[in-house]
Amino acid sequence: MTRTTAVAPPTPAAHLIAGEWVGEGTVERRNPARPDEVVALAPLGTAATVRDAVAAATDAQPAWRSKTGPERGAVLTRAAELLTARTVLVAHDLVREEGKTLTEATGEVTRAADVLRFFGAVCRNADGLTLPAGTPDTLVYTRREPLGVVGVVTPWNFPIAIPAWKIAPALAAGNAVVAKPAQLTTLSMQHLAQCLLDAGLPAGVLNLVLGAGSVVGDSLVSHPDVAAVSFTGSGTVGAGIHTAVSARMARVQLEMGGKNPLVVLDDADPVRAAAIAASGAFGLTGQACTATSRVIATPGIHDALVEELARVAQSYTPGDGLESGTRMGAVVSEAQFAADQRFVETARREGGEIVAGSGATDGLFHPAVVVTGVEPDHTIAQEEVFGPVLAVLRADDLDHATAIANGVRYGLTAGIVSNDMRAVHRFVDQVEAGVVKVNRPTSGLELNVPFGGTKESSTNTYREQGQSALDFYSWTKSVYLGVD
Ligand code: UN1
Repeated sequence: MTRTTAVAPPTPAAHLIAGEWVGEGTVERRNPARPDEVVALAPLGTAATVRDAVAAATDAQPAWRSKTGPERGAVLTRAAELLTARTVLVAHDLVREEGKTLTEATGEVTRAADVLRFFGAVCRNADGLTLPAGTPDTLVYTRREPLGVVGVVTPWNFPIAIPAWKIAPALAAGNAVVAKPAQLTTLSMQHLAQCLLDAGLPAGVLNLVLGAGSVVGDSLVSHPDVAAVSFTGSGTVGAGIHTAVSARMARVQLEMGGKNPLVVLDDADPVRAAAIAASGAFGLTGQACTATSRVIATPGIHDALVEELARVAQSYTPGDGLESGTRMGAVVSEAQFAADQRFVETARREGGEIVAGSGATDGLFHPAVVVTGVEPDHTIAQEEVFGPVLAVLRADDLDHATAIANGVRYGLTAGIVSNDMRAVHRFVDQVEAGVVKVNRPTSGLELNVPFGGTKESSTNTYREQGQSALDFYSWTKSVYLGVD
């Protein structure tokens, strides 16, 4: 195995307020794959830091709003080009702070640049309506207006793609932003912000505040001048944000957990189905809210599929994401690793059989685990793990499988492997999920396609991504333009 970089010195992380990087780095972030390597030293923001950031955003927003769409778009497009040029550097920092493989990180940085490019183009293309007027010589039309200052709170698992797909549409619509990255992963968002600054984003239009959710996050979401908050993360934190933001009648968008099912019907090829399941379950070390966490198989394929899954799981060699032989990166933290292990232990205690990944572990490298004999009421079939652990359940037929798929409190993504189009259409119609994938892994989203879930996965109001992302970050003004 080859290491692609030498150990780099820690990067001082900083807040970004009114165009200046400020704050003294005190909190260490270590590389999850190399515990001796300090990757970043981040400052701890306070309520006062958030107040400064919101004030800077409030000052900067009117001038940004008054730029033309193409002017705003040019900044986003230039930032995309800069990020593309910096892909290697940014992807390495992303691996060092998050743990995923370099291939995954490179894909994520590319995706973030594409998101900026997409919204750069949307700035020329933001839509409105013209409507028939009931009175003569009157033009009726709608225009999008920005909300003002918006708050963005993002998780560690996609530390640059998620910030990009929240920040880019917010800026495209003419808002100023105060963003708070997850404490474990601050460098990736800094790179994104630096690209935007270097592309000519005026000072104060984007501000970052680093620190604890309980201090920085709480101050941000309860600040009276923050008109909307977009959050991706855990259900518990999301529920608190919903309460705080709704109480002051501001706008809120939440993307939370999933317990995403992949139904495999008898007609599927077990080798292909196992590859789809494993990619969804073990890609990104299972640390995606869109990860496949339940395979639900009908009787004619169950045993062949389990055999194939157990085999494929072994090929997901866990290791340092910067080493070329690694197929699955490190778990992000000790706390997450311990949680993953507890889920596996509980699955075993409740009657599941571990058919892959029961071996010893080393550092934060978790094996790809397959648990069979799982019943719908087992903990492993109900709770989100956020790690490389796949539960396999049996179902009698399609309708039984769909009932099991729907029998959880989440509804983010769902998949089916089959070429029986009657069954596929029935599943698409019946399954409770915001995204349905047919013969494709449950994870992996296209950036121009609306994304969001139902039930406890999402606020299920405004979708993220694609042109529909603008709906959250803008409101509609209706204009009656009469000519006398
Ligand atoms: C993907 O599957 O491509 O946090 C992205 C998450 C989701 C994004 C998934 N919000 O995992």
